[in-house]
Amino acid sequence: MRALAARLAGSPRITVVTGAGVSAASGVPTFRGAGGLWKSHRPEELATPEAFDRDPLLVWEWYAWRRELVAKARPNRAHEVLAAWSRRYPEFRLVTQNVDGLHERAGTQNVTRFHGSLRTLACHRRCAGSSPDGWEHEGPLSELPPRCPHCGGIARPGVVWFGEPIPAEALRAAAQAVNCDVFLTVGTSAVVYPAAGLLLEAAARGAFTVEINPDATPATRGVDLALAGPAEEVLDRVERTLPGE
Ligand code: BJW
Repeated sequence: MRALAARLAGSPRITVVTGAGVSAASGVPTFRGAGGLWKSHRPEELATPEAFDRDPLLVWEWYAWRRELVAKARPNRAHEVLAAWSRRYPEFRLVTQNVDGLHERAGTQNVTRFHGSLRTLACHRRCAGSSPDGWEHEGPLSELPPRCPHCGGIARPGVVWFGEPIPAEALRAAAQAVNCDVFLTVGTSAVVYPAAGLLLEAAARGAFTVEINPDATPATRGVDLALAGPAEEVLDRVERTLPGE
């Protein structure tokens, strides 16, 4: 705890990569491990283009359920501390794998969304009339699957599924963000690439690397400091250890 607090003194360049565990205390289920199942389907198997082609309604029911759940969720202490850091440290960057928008709702600045957003929809056929980046849709969906307003075809969630490329702008931002002094990986199982590879890239550039997670992951043995515990508790303790806080 104190080792990290010491590293945060003097306005270092800080990069944080977050995963589903950061939102667990907000009531948003993680993908893997206990509580990851939805109606006996494994989330990893629903988050694929193949699953969507096979059964778009089933996949949309899962996303509609998550959209409703996230709309009711509130940022927790982990989101709040990271938001405070984003305002305090001029060179703070956050790359999130999460699609729940809770970092943004906590007021975090410099957020890069690596895997898209639950609020965004896109035309499945990428028709010429619709934006390749999709469109924002807040609130409940009036029909499932929802339709593209331009061509009337099926719309898809504006998220990145397995085998799909990370948005070019997010990759560019992440390539910049690995040039940092302190790199934290928080609440992620560190198994999904290329997000999981950012830690290695930051370490290769000399960053002090930290993991915050109650469980061990493939990253744990390689980091300079592993803080075992829930992000909302560990980040709160780090914040209270910082001088002047
Ligand atoms: C707590 C906690 C608390 C609990 N506090 N912590 C290199 C090697 C091997 C494979 C690949 C590779 N490069 C690419 C691949 C393939 C693939 C991949 O990584 N596969 C591996 C699984 C084997 N990657 C891809 O396909 C990616 N695309 C790609 O590489 O494209 C290349 C390409 C280029 C050009 C053209 C075409 C292609 C895309 C990956 C997309 C991932 N998508 C998902 C779904 C997003 C939409 C949605 O939300 O529905 O992203 S899958 C899912 O996993 C989601 C997450 O963002 C992601 C990571 O999960 P995360 O966040 O780590 O959650 P969990 O549940 O795994 O872990 C939670 C953790 O929290 C646990 O550790 C808990 O202990 C912890 N925790 N409570 C702190 N209170």
